[in-house]
Amino acid sequence: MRTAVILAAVARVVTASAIPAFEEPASAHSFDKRDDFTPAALGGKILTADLYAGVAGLNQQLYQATQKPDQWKKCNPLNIVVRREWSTFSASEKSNYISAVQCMSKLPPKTPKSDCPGCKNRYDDFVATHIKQTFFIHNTGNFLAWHRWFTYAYEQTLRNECGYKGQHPYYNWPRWADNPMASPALDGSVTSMGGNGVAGCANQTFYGIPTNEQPLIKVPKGTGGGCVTSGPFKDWSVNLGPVFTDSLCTPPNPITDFMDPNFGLGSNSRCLKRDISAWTSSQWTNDEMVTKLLNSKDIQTFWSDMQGGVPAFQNNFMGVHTAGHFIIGGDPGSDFFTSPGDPWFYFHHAQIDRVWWTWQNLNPSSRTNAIYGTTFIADPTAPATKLTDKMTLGYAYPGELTVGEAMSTMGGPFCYTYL
Ligand SMILES: [Cu+2]
Repeated sequence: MRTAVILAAVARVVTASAIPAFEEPASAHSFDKRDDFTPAALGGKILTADLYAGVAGLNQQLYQATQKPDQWKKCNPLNIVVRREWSTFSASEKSNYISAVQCMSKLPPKTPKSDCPGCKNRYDDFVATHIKQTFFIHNTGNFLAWHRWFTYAYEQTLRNECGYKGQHPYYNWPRWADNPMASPALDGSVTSMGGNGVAGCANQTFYGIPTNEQPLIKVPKGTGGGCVTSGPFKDWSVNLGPVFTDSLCTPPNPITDFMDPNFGLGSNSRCLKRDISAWTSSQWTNDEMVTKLLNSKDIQTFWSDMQGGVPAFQNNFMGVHTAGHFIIGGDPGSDFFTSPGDPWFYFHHAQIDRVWWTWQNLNPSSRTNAIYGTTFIADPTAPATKLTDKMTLGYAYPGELTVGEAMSTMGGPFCYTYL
């Protein structure tokens, strides 16, 4: 029933006379490079959350065309690029993306040794930036904007420094909620981001959320936990952290003093470990959960529920953000400081961004600039985040962006949408 209502809404938007005319037809240049894609890759499932995303995509174009004429000149359907689900990438698109990520791990770091003794490569610059800023970018008002820019910066670095030609993929959690290891992103094949870790870490029966010591939710240990030994990332080296990990099988970082500006950034090279959890994804990243999140009436509700509700993780509720990280878990996936050390991080955060983008563009005039939260992690007494607050990405990416400039995927430096 709901599906029919949404389809009717889509049809109304499509036929609305407000759609601007273009001198040239909007070309399908971003969609037409799939050489071996079939809809069967999507498993035949139509997700309510995806229908919402479809409405949001059309809404955003109409809103920008009619309300943001200056931005519209710079970003419109003639030049906008489209981020797609990994399962819709062709084999060659997947290989190109994977090669670019591996390329980043072979380029020298830009972060000086004095700022990151353990940084070994260009990829680590991003992990180091995330570790250093963790307290100021999670459970804060800039959480969504900062991670939008961070994911974009990573995408641009893959393109500018490693020859990647495509757009960043995302992982659509609900499509694989019952069995993440069946997804083309995590099936362990040569065109995946690697699969589960081997059985390991036997001294741990659960991962505690938010901590092992005082768990509100106990994620049972799955069939993995050890090193990822198949797929393109079997030789991937995790060099930084851990800082705050629930994996007891990881050697501690040589710099553990929280007062040291380089805490967690000492050299600690080790294998990539995962413990993929359908237990987590089937409960908190399914279509019903994502749809419920998209129905949040205001930014406070959306922001809170995305991060585990208020108070966080009570009432057996993990929220899509933490649950998404625990789809893969392991090391560094379960460590919210070091989690970008697993290249799958960016698949998850592109989907976080897509869900935010969807929510924003269900009602773009009132939601594009809606923010909630403060400038310090989970501290309601810290100053509120403002749209004029500046963000930086350290040595990972040059420049400065205000929170306000990161509120629209068609504003600031951005010009992308999601399919
Ligand atoms: Cu983060």
